[in-house]
Amino acid sequence: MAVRSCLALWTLAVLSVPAFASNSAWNGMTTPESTKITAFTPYYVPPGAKSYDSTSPLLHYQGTWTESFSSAYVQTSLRTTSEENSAMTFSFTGTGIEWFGNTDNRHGVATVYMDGKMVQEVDLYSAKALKQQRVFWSFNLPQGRHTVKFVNSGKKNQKSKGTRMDVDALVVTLGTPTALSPLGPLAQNLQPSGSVAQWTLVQNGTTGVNAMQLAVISETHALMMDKVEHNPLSISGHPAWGALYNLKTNAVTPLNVQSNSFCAGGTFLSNGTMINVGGNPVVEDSTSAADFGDVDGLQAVRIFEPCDSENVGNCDIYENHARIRMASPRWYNTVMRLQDGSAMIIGGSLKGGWINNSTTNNPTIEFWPPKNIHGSNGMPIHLPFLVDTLSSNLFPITFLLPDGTVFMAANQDAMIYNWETNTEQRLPGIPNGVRVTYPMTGTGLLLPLSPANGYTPEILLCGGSTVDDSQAGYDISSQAPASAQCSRMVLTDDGIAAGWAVEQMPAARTMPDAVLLPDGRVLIVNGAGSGISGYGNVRGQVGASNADNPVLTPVLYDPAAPAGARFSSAGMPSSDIPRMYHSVATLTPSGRVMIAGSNPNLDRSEVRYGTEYRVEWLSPPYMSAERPAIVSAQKKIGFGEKVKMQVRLPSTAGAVVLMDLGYVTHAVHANSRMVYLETAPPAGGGGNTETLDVTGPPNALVYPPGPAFMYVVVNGVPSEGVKVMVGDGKGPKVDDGAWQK
Ligand SMILES: *[C@@H]1O[C@H](CO)[C@@H](O)[C@H](O)[C@H]1NC(C)=O
Ligand SMILES: *[C@@H]1O[C@H](CO)[C@@H](O)[C@H](O)[C@H]1NC(C)=O
Ligand SMILES: *[C@@H]1O[C@H](CO)[C@@H](O)[C@H](O)[C@H]1NC(C)=O
Ligand SMILES: CC(=O)N[C@H]1CO[C@H](CO)[C@@H](O)[C@@H]1O
Repeated sequence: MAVRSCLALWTLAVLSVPAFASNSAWNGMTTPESTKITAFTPYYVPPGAKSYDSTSPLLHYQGTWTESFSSAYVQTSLRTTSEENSAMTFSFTGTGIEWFGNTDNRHGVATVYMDGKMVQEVDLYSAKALKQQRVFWSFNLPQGRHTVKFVNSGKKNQKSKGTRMDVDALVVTLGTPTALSPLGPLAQNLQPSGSVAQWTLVQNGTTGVNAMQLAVISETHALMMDKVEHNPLSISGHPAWGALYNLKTNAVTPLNVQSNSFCAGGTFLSNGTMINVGGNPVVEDSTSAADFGDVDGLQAVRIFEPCDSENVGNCDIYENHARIRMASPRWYNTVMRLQDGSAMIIGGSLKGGWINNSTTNNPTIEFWPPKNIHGSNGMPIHLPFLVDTLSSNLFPITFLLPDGTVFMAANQDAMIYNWETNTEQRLPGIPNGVRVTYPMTGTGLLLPLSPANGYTPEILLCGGSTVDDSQAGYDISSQAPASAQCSRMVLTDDGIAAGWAVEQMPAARTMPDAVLLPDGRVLIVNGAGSGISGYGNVRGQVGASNADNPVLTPVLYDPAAPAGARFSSAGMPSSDIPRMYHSVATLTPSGRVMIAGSNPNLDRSEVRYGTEYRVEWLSPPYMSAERPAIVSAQKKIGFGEKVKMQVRLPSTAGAVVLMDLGYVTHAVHANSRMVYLETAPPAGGGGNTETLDVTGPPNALVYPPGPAFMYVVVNGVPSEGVKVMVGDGKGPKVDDGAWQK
């Protein structure tokens, strides 16, 4: 009997996979507001995980237990004990376990043992009676056989009237199929000792929420935003969908996000405050995400004030939906900082969907704080480019150029937008029919700006797809080959006349991430060799993924090398973790590259390609070289201001670079930027502390005012980055009239 009920539940979990797929992602699953918010029920069985009911014969009970029945319990049954030392023991094979049961004011304290070791005391008391609560969880166990034991400690908290402890169900995380072995020597590309420094890749830390959006906020932390889903990390009694990641200790701190941040964009403003804008409405679907109590995020402006200390306990997201919101709904918008320190918010859909079309398109820009410009009085300004680039035009690739205009690429097209005159200058189309924006996702960068090249802007676009974007989703295949093309153009009159120069990456990629390194080279990681972005739409989905054939080896691109000799994967380790849709990568202050995410799923899943929480750290060879150091530097650097920095250099020649590490999501590295500063290097070198004269960027067009990381680089070896504010640190001008709109 009991065995059958367990099997029945397992079958149910398996059956729900095709059901998710037929929901075609978030299509149509969007209601303007949540209509029936109920008490949050944390019980959730990710596709590919296994649930064991309290009646399963695999659960061994010792002592005195009673059984009760209610439709409110998983499989209608629950086991309860109030007796000290009564226990439940369960052995399983996997990487994680969750324990679900009731909590109320008659519950006591349980002691949990994992593989014979006491790991946690769990207080099961709650003032309100709640069912199917996740009372204990552990997600990062080594793959293999484990035994968990819950013991009634006989203790209780003072408010409680009893010492109850229940078992309703257990959910075992099996571990993604690709997670069978942790990264070993294979992936580390070990060289015989004594050889030159090599790239290394190690897996360390887990993100707790899917790292769909990632931005380094300080020397010690990165901020991650996700969509509302059943993540391992919890806050206020429900799973979190935003968190801070400690880059040094790998500790994760959940954030209290109110609205659904799927799929928002973000930027820092000139005063260091970050905004995260747009998203999705409350989603009501087969995973009951509506129960999370989130609110509609389509017009949300989420504010994250500067948080520079390593103790991030008091840092959180601020939302006030009545007062602080965008003028129009945006799902999949790009956000970019301008020379006046404000944010330009670009494009997106009016509601969640998949491939954009004229019904759902939001072909406009708006500003934060709102501006009264071109007669808009804070309302959206029409951008014809975003109409002409339908359908595959979400998350446009944009960069502020050193003349104050904005480069923009969407679908197969590119233009320069002058936001001060509201005029578009169309550029040559991207060659060979390659589409570069969602869901035919490529990536783009503004190559380093330097006094030596007169701050001449040059754009690099890589990857994407030539798949026809007018086809119905079910006619596109997950096996359709991605593009290997990189296109590069200098944005001067001559450069535009010469057009795009085309190069081929060693491997085709959709959804790649391009990361500027402080040595001026570009690292291209993540992505898939076939298919397109999103989940639950195409023919031949893998699990729910619209893409397949993960590309597991990063490639380095040297923009300064002669054409034909720019790409190299020599000595580059390969990963065994696919990084598909909703993956990210960023340079960190230490100089390492953080790689995280991958979640082509409606909700947490363990079916390939499952929801990936593991973080990888890619270390360029410079990490093990003798490194220069910034001993001390001013926290603020003005435009054209001459400042003195204390540095330690192994040899004399040294460059100082200012970097915006970007706001990374959906292969868009918004604001990513690298600017060489004018320096007067000291004569010394040889490891003594000495003074370096550095001049701030010439103006706000070359580096828009706001936070940056400064690295000193000697012979291609960078120091650790220190955070500086560029400009006067003041906030962008607030136009009261436009704000009241
Ligand atoms: C993982 O990171 C922690 C915290 O920095 C460190 O103590 C530990 O040694 C690291 N483990 C590996 C395998 O690198
Ligand atoms: C946009 O999508 C909607 C919903 O699928 C459809 O009814 C409409 O015809 C589409 N519009 C265009 C221009 O493709
Ligand atoms: C920065 O400016 C924005 C927009 O005016 C404002 O909301 C925010 O509170 C400011 N942050 C700080 C730290 O002053
Ligand atoms: C082709 C496509 O994906 N169209 C979608 C556009 O968005 C609307 C609204 O969500 C969907 O209903 C369409 O299916």
